[in-house]
Amino acid sequence: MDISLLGIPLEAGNSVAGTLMGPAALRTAGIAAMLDGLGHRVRDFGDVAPPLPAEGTRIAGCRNAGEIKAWTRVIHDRSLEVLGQGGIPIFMGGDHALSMGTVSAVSRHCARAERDLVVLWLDAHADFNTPATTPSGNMHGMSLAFLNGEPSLAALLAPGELVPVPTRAIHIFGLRSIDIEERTRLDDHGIDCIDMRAIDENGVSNLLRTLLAGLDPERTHLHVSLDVDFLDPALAPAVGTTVPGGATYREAHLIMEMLHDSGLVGSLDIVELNPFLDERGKSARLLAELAASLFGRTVLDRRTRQTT
Ligand code: 6HN
Ligand code: MN
Ligand code: MN
Ligand code: MN
Repeated sequence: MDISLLGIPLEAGNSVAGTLMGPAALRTAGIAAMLDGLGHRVRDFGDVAPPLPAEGTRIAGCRNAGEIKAWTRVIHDRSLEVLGQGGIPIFMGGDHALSMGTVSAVSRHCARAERDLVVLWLDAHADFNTPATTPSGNMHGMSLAFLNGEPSLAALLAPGELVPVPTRAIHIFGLRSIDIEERTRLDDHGIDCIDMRAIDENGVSNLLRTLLAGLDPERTHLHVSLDVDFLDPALAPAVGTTVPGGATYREAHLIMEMLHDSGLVGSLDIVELNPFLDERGKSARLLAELAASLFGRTVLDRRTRQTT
């Protein structure tokens, strides 16, 4: 497989400094060599250069709206270029606001290629706030709302540029922290929300197998957006928004292994990694290893067993 790495050193979407070092930490953890060792052709496109903030952009209730608008523009454009090269991109963040640029590019790419985009959002949070519902003003908590076509965030791209990700194509896995008004919005939109209780009761394999079985293998482009806080903080402390009770080491790897077997994954975000908060690189190393599982690393050669 051809794999494209793109670093996105964004931290304006969150309030803890350090996510701009995320791409460097993933490279230091050896992500390229791990993927190369699996027989893939890996090309590193370097980092997206920080843009100047968009002048005069203010969105009431949002921190750093001018920065995020400028970043969304350059991330979107660069991601489209990288997608155009044909490999599977790994977008290395950077806080989760970067997905406004990456996933909007993937969505446009899919619309051109007549593919159905499906988004799997692996996160403790839903990132479905709007400027009116956010308790923090942090725009990393709004990225999925933007991608779903939230009108109050539409100014982040030019009119008509966003091909909104339809509600039925969004699946959130790992939830354990939702704000009150955000929860109402998720209910109103009917977003598929799989929280940690559902994972505890059913197991990730059953839930993920059901989800994957509903996707058309001929048409689906699955975009995986992996927020570090999806993982339990004991495993991955390098994130500013830790929430106890996250995915275990094996749950996370199993998801990646099953996603690999599905053959549906067309692009990946790895977001929210804050190396300043890490313990001797363990979070960065785990994330690189999860990427390796997503691209085929296994103990034994086998496809995921289908149990009925
Ligand atoms: N993330 N719901 C909280 C907020 O401030 O809107 C937390 C968001 C976290 C964002 O995980 O990418
Ligand atoms: Mn493609
Ligand atoms: Mn997130
Ligand atoms: Mn999160």
